[in-house]
Amino acid sequence: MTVSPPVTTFCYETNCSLAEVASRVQAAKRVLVTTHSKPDGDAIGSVLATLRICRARSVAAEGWMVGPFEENLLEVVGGDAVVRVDPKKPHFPDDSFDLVVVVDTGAWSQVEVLAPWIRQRHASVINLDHHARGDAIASSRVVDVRCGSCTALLVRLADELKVDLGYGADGAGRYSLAEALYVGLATDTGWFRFANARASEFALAARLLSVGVQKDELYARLEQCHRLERVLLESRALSSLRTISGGCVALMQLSKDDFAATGGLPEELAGVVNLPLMASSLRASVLLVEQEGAIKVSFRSKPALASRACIDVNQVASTFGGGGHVHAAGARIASTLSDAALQIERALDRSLNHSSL
Ligand SMILES: [Mn+2]
Repeated sequence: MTVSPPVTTFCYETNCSLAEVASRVQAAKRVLVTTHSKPDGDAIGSVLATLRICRARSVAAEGWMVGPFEENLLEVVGGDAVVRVDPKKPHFPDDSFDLVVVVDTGAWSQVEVLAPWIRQRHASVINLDHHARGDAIASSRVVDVRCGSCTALLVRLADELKVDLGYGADGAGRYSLAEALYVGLATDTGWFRFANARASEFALAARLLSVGVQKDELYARLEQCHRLERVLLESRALSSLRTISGGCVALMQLSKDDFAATGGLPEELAGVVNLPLMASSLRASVLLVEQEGAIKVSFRSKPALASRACIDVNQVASTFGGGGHVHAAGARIASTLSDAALQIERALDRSLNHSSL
């Protein structure tokens, strides 16, 4: 007689209550809090909020974040115990932690270099997230996709532990729990513009403002805190702009000389490729960046609008061995700037002719 092994299908769903999470946090001697690598505003806000909740409850905690980092986002780290990990030269936490809290992700691929360390501690790992997909990274998990940010979920943890959201404020609303929560909420909702900014997110924002969050100052510290070199690089990119594909695609390029002349860095280019999309005549935008031995290409496209179909930039990028999503993709072409531009122009024309057949 043969016995077939039990079939287990993993469901990335809540398997414990926030009350249980709260009591495990309260009982811990030392908590390690981590999130996805290359942390965004919600990831950083969620780590800081968890650290501040622990501090309010006199539980020792340390945040571990894997880079690279956008320096402007780190503006909101105060006196928090945060360890930065360089993924190229990783180092690991010691054995002094008896609880691990992973926030704003539950995917092995996203915790990157810390994955083996987390894997060894499965029973002591708690996962708090608002994404629809993830792995069995933790023994206890609370996943709520209705939360506009992971920090919105952490508000419920603070409430469970009876921590005042204004905790930690220095009088100007700085370094408070509320500030960390607001950073996650504001950045994940595109400063309350995206579809995930619903009545519940505005209600939460109102609650955070009422305990002293200085929203205008936070906006300036996060979004108007880039180096001038980045702005100069952006102006070089924009002045290189020309339109291709019958005028519906913007093509911009940055050479090594542009970096040398402005002092801007490749990691400061986030968002630059999107700038041309403010023009209504454009359906897609492409940025070519000259790097060592290859040209890095970023593609963005707008969603379908009225009678205009969207350009599937994932498909275009895949013809160069790259990929991504329908509206955001990337590729590398081993060539010169001018030749790469020509190849992209041809690939886009082929794709547009094909889709209009
Ligand atoms: Mn998030």
